[in-house]
Amino acid sequence: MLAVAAADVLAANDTGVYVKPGPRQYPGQWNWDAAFVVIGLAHLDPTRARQEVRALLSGQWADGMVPHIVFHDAEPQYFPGPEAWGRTSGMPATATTGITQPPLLATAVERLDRLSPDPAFLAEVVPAIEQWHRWFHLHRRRTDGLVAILHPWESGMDNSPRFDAALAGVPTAAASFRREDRTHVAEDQRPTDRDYAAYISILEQLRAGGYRSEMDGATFQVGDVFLTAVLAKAERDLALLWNKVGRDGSRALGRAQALERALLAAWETKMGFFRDGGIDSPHTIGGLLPLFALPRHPGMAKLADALDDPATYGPAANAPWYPTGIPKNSLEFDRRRYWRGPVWVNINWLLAETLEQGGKLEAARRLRVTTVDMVAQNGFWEYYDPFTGQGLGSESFSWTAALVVDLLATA
Ligand code: 2M8
Repeated sequence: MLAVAAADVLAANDTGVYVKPGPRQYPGQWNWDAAFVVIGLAHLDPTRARQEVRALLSGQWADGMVPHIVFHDAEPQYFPGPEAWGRTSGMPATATTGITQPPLLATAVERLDRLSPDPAFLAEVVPAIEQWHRWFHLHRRRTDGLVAILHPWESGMDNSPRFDAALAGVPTAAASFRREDRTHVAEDQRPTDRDYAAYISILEQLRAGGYRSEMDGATFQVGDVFLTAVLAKAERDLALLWNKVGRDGSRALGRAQALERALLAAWETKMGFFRDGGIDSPHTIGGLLPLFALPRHPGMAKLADALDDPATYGPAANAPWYPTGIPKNSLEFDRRRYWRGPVWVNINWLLAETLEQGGKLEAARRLRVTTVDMVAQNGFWEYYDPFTGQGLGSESFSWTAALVVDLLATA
């Protein structure tokens, strides 16, 4: 049974403190992976799900930021690990990275609370999530209202072609390092050396500024429409959580509305996608995902069309698994390389939620069923070749397992 196999993957990746994203490739607690894990564990073991939230929040910085990785283990086999990120004031005792990731936590906690209400737990974690959300508004809102990312890793979609133009300007000469990330995963499934050198170079610059450099002076700075949408939805969920603990949620709601206005302004009617701020980003699934926060937006029809179109994102006779991360007919399309073409279960989960909220019930159902089939036939991988369904990246991947648990409950 798929549900049992999914629970086994999560149990095998559970260190007792946190659930690793994958058994070998990712030795640390990644931020949005943890949120997806919570969404799955909410069905299986709500007490364990609450522990996952606490573990992530133990990495929160004094200024409110919740980092993109919390290194609970002293010497993780990962580069860039604790040593590369260094220590700076405001960091917690546990080593962490100095950047953040899409803030899905409030959305995950709200779902957990619907399945297993626990007011005392909410009273404990909601103020910390509020601090994190405020951090985005205080330190990362651009003049166009979008939330800025200062490293592609903050997007969650690291080497998506969305960031190619912005990365092209990053100097890479200073960076020297060993690609630990290719110890367990083949080279053609990971970012290129040029991209990795740019990631490390940006890290070094952020580190030199104590991870608190101004947005304006940053080497890499993009108004990320996807992260902005995740935060907008999370703010609405946070408002609900505040209400559940008997407090006023109107400030979170006001922040959500401000983010939604910025997203509305980023919609490109002719192109049919939301354009990232500050760069000329091409059409990718990341440009459609902001509908997650805007279920009544007319762009929902474009999303449904895109998911039906075999030439771009939809299933084709020779490529039944969908959606591809970028259009099949675009020059950058690479069916095996990380965020440049493969199918991802977390993206499909977000899209199915989006379609359902937007009233596209049949499209949501079809996507959920196909995604579950893809995993049932190929196993719990990090991402998948859209042509063959072959699993790519890390094996036994936690968010794939966690989200299959949720998809099976809703499909
Ligand atoms: C990937 O990112 C990390 C860096 O953060 C990596 O490539 O080493 C991305 O897919 C990211 O979205 C994800 O959170 C992380 C762990 O699953 O892996």
